[in-house]
Amino acid sequence: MKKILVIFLSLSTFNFQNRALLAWPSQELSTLFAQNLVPKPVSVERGEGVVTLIPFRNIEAATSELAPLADYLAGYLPAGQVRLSLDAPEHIPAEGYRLEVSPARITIAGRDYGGVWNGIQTLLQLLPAEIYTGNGSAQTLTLPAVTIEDWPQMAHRGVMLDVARTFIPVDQVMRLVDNISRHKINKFHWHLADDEGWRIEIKSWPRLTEIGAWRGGDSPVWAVYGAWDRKYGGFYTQDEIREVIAYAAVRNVEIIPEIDLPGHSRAAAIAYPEILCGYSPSLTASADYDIRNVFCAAREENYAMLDDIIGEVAALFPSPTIHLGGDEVEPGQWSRCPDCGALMAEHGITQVARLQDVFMERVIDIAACHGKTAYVWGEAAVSGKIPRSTTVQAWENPAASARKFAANGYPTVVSTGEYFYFDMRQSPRDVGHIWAGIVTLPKVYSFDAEKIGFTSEETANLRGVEATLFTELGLENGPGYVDYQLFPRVCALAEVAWTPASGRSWDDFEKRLTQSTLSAPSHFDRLAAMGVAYRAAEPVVADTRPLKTPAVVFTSSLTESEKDPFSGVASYKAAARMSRAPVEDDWFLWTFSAPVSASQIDLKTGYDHLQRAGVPQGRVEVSYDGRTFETAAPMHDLKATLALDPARPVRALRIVCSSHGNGENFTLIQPLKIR
Ligand code: TNX
Repeated sequence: MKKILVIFLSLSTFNFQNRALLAWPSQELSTLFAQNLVPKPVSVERGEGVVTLIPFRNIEAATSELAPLADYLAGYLPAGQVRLSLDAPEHIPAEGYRLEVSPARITIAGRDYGGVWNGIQTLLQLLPAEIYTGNGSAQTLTLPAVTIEDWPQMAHRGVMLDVARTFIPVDQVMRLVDNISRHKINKFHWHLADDEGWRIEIKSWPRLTEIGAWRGGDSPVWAVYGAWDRKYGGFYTQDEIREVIAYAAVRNVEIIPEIDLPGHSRAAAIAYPEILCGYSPSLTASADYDIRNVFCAAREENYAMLDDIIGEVAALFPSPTIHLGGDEVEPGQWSRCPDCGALMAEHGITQVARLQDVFMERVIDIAACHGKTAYVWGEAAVSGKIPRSTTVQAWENPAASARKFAANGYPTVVSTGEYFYFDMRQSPRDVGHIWAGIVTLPKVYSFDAEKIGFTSEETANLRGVEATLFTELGLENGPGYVDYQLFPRVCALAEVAWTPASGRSWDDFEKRLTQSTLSAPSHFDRLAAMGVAYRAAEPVVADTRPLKTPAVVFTSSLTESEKDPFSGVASYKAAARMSRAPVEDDWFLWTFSAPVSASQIDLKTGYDHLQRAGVPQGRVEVSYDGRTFETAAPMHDLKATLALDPARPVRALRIVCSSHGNGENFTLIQPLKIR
């Protein structure tokens, strides 16, 4: 059957000056029906004709609970007649809604407050993208008559942001909450404390932020990740946090605060060294730094301190849960501690790592006393000791390993690296970590619990999915980093969490994301109007010149390790690892067997993809005669690039360190890149 759809375009925002009468071929109808909505709704039924909204404010909230949403919407719409209510049809579950756009009026009937919020977001997506610039409310707008019934598949649709490694100012946190909420994301997991920074004001323990919120410069917390030459940091006051909570609450976003315990606690330990196990650490390897970062499990005062901290966090955040971390605990610190040894004996524990159960049970109990259940990272639940009221966030690969927590009776959120770690690269040429592989947009979109083996019992414990953005790479990649890493991957995550698997198709999703039609913007158009610096396309390959690998000998003032010896660097195949941090005047020397003619040499210290464990400050020297050296470039962000004259062949190169330590107890040197 050939349908002809007649549309009056009166959208000045689309820059159509003339009213046009357009006939659409039938194959375009599905696109018109769908309006490029993201995430895709459960059911969409196109009505007759179009609805025109004229600048005249009248948004009616059926109950006072919905008044903030009427205000929110009035900021976007000219809105003749919009009614928001809580009388969704019975078959619509939590956070669901029925949206009806008819020439008579627009109604959004939610199951609950969140349902109305979600309906509003769908309504905004039926309008021109320009609505998101905030200039729409004074204009006449047209949208298709339509009835949408819609609800989420998963209760937990989350995004985590690490503000410890890179401090994200409060206005940017709110902006992020706004942008994720437009995708019907309903949990914002705020990773507030880690080794490199404590970001939440705790009134009973003020040094946590006075000292722990700042690194580098004159702070006893050493520099790491991107800000080597200055004091760097920041924190949120409790008043600021209250503001973010209120802002998020209007947007149906629950904020889950995280204090990462008992590991990842170096910033806290530098502010209050007494929380560490009572033994003298060996400082030789770490250039005088005490690199310990684990709360002593046996020190009773630690639990009193954590009672204060958790108490303040619990009082501040209305969320019924608090995330207590539990990942990557270094058990070696407990195994050297006589008090922890005694505690193990008392509990009949033979494996030191299992002392974590004792610690986690204590802090989960403290949270319970403050009226909160807990979230923890996967490792904290492997032994199955902690209570089943605890939600487990499974992050390690493969995704199927999350099943064991669900099978063991824990409410489970899947954040596995291979699908949902948005600090991973989006393509081989992007910036990012790679430990969980390349997390492309189609990879995120392909997550399907059933396909990775979740049984129906396990699925019953699957609360949802959550993307994480750890920000070790935030500073070196600049202010656009958070948007670039999150979008459009958050759009894919939102659809995985919202839309039934049977309704998902990559090809269709990609079209909605990238292809605008005369009647509907693409979702990329919307992101652009929101001001999101999303990743639009494959990055350009920067340099395809072949690398040269001339014969070279690599030596250093540091001793080579057996596992990652100097020969890796000399063969251009692998990094060399030395088992202490560099200090002033340490050197790393490349001596070529024959003079090398090159136009550019890139030197990189530390991890290949991460500013860590390298030479923070120093200079690169070049020798053209094999005896005398001249300074060629400073080290910056653990690396240096030399622009050379190919007519002057190079005999040797060396890095001379001018700083003390690198915050680790080892050093990595990458092979040269010679062009
Ligand atoms: C693992 S995820 C961590 C983080 C790192 C991240 C980098 C988790 C619970 N721990 O501390 O930032 O990898 O991808």
